[in-house]
Amino acid sequence: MKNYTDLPYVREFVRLCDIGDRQGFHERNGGNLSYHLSDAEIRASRPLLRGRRPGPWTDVDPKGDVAVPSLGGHWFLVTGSGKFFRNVSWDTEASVALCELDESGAHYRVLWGLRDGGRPTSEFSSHLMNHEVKFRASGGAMRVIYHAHPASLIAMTYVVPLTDRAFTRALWNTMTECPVIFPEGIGVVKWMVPGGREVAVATSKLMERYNNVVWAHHGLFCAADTFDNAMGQMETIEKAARIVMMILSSGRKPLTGITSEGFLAIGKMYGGKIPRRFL
Ligand code: 2HA
Ligand code: ZN
Repeated sequence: MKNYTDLPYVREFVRLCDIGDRQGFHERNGGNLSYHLSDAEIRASRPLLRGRRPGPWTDVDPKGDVAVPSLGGHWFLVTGSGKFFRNVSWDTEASVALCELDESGAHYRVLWGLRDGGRPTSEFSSHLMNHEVKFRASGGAMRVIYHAHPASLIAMTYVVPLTDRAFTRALWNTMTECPVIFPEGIGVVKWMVPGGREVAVATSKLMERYNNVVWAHHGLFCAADTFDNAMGQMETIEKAARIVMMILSSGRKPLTGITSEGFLAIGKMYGGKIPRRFL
């Protein structure tokens, strides 16, 4: 193996960006992706970075407000701020950044990527705070955080009450697969200014409970163990949202739907824990 971009986790990262672009989830520079490297992946990466000088240590949050001490020293591959998903496979080295955190978890330096300058995604704070929660909650299994702007889900945030319960019930009810794929439900964050600490704190709090969190009038954050599952969640939730919007647009009152007993039975059959508060 000769190039950093040949590493399997880099190839999967790039592939997700291409799929997301084809799905129309990433107008212009919309959306962002991050991957938390395992120790084995760090070991596999080091020899391919030889001869490169790391960039300067920089605050994770431009205001210096964010630190993830439990992830001190960890490495993350992330999309760059202002970079287009469409260009990640075309020019990977200019579009993404391999970042190392310092021991305080408040500063990063770029080890590879951002060849023409720039910084990691404007949502780096949200990504890292979500990684911190998910790493702890999953015993290290959850390593992918993916944010996109899927249209039907955004539309839904204008006509469905902005509560975890209303979104969970509406999405579960569209397709039997939904409570199989996200039995824990889905969280909702009210509209906030993106890119800052406030939205990062609100999202990471919900990530304690959920793997998917809606940002009202903006998009969705997914946390997963694999790139396939991250994209699978994004696509499933967007498809369900499209069905919600089709039903609402039909102007007809639904004649039927899945009952609370039905959701419970799905949980039992497929091993998902359906929270009582959603029944
Ligand atoms: O690309 O998606 O949330 C930027 C964003 C901000
Ligand atoms: Zn966004």
